Amino acid sequence: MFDKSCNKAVYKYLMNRLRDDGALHFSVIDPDPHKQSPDRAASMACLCEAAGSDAILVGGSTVTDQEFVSSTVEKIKAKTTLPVIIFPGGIPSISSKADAIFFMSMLNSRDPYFIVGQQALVSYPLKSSGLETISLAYLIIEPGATAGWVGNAKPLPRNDPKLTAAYALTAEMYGFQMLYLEAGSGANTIPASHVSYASEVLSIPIIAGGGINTKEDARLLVEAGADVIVMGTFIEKHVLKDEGESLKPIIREIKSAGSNKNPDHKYQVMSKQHMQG
Ligand code: 1GP
Repeated sequence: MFDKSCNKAVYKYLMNRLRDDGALHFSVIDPDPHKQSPDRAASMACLCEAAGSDAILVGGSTVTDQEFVSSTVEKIKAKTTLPVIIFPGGIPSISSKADAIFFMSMLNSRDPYFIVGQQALVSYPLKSSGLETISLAYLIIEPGATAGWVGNAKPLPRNDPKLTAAYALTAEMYGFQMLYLEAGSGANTIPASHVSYASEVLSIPIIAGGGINTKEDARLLVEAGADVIVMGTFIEKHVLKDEGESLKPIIREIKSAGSNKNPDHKYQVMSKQHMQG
């Protein structure tokens, strides 16, 4: 259970859930007035929670209205007990109403603005907001879709998993708390080989997203070493229509694949290291 009263509450919750379940599911909700109202977003989040999702990410690559983000976050928080984490596409995506923010760096952007520039611009306001920050290295794999275009990425080639693993290892050596491997919303899923190469060398959790719509895709990625499966488009399309029924078997599959992970899995070590702090 997410206990928002403690220090680094969201990160601790995620690490504890990973230790218990071996794999997690995150639901992305895009705070876009063209897609849904804050009330509708809250209903979606509520159904995602009932289906077994572990956290709600609020964000998208083309967010422009900070007030709408805040209102979406507030409505979601009123209707779910899950942590709400900002998944920022840029500065307008930030809302201090959330429980945490992924403090992201797109390490394979061609533009330093997306690696460290906008992060520096928001560092002081973020610190004074008291919002929990979870540092996240964000790597775009081909094709990259809108996220890749907006972040001016040099997408990692699908046929070279070792290059992705080298960037992933660099992220861990820099001290990032988590890694996100992304092919772009609505794109083809990332190749499982990229996850398995990265997983062999990493201790930090690996989040996989972009185009994951079936239980088969989700299981394949968890078995390759993904710790978190992120879904957005599927949720937008199905959750309100079928009241989360089609999401449930996918999350069950993620949990089943997670439970088969080695009990001496890295989270035992990770949680000890990070809980002490
Ligand atoms: C986007 O990875 C997420 O950043 C979700 O992708 O919309 O394809 O599920 P989908």
